[in-house]
Amino acid sequence: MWLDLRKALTAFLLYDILWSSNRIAYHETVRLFLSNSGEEKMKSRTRHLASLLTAVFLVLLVAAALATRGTKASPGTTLYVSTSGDDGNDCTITETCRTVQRAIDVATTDDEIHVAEGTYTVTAGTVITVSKTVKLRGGWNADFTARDPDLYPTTLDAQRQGRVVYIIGLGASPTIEGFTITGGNAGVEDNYRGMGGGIYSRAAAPIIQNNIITDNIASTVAMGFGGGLYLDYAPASSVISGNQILSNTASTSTDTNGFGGGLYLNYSAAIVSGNTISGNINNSTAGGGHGGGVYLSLGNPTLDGNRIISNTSSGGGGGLYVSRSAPFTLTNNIIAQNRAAYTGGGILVWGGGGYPASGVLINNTFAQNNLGNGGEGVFASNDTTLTLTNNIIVSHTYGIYIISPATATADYTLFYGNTNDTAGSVTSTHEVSGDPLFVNPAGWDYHIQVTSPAVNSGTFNGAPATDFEGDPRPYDCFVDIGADENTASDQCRRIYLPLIMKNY
Ligand SMILES: [Ca+2]
Ligand SMILES: [Ca+2]
Repeated sequence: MWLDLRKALTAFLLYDILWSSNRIAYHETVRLFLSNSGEEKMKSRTRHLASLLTAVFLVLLVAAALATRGTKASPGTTLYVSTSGDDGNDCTITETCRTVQRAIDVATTDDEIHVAEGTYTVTAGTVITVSKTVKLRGGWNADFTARDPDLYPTTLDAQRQGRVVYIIGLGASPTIEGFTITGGNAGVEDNYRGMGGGIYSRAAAPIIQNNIITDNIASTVAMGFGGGLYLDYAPASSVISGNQILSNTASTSTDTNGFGGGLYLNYSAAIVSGNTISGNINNSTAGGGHGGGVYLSLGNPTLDGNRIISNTSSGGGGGLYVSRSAPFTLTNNIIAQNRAAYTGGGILVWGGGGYPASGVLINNTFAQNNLGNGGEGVFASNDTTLTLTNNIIVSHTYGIYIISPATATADYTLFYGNTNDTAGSVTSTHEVSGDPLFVNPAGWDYHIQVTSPAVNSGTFNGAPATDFEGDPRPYDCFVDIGADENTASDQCRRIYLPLIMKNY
């Protein structure tokens, strides 16, 4: 009722405005084109009537438009999929569809698709193809009254018959959330073969969050890129957040290369945050390639708060390989226990061929990336410039190894337990030393203890406002070095309390 009243009022006001403007226009026209003849009054009346009719017509048009707007179904319809469904249904909560693809095909922009627990697969090819902005959410119980992906695992399994998820579409921004994405093999796909075993996305801005992406392969027979995920031309609005990207392989072929076991970004500016990227391998056999955990190619992505632990490269860059990305940004990441057969156990950065690489690395923790021959925490060569601030770099053969003409400047680095802290063209200032006192590195717990020399030893310059787990930084007045800000320290109180007490 209120809506109708408002509509009527709006219509009246519009009528008044239109009629007033029409009247003014009419009088002006008459003044210009009519002489002071005897026909003037008659013409004036006729034109007044025409103007009135025009105005009434316009008001009716506006009212009709308002009415249409009010009755149109609002976007954001929810569609339902369960293993007991039928694709002949309309994907309602009582008559669910059987396949996720059917719901995607039926959906329109901004619709949600709720998928109940169970395993969804296909006999051949891709499990799902998405080219519209829809929100796919797994982890629902059977009657859609509760959602918890841990309790109600919802699995998309390609059974090595193809890729699991294929996202294609300029401007589309689909959400993929709460699924287990597994069994992918992009080596048998016609589209972008060998790229993105679990997920391949091209020219879209996907939101991929809180999934388990595990045991996918980009290629079993040739070069592979991005075992778990491959993002191609993903803009800055793309998000890869809170996923567990575990035990994926770029290539299992014995005589070719694999690049990016867990994740490969090409020409992308995506935000990659809060993921655990672990146990991934760029090439699981004798083949070469780079980037055990992550491979960044061109573009300028941001990696924040990720745990990149225990990945393996058969070439360079055990945790991360960066090729010609400028600038890329690493903040709050824990990069530990990664292995590279040749160079850069933690991270290897290379710029060249007219495409320089430059990176900004702030408040990261590099530890124990010395398990292969590439025992460097941070390695860079060729046309590369790195700026490091507030990083912990411990237990490497070389902490930072830079081969000229590449350069690195490091400020407020905590070095400890490296055979050599720096080598090559590195300028290091405000170094801090001493055992960082990680809580339990063997259990991948790289929190620092309250007595760590990293506590309150960093610079405010560029430090992110929160740490890898969302704690405020600075805590206790000063910035800590590394990915963790310790929230048990009380140096502030100990320093300032006596000063305040003096006043009494
Ligand atoms: Ca602090
Ligand atoms: Ca913390």
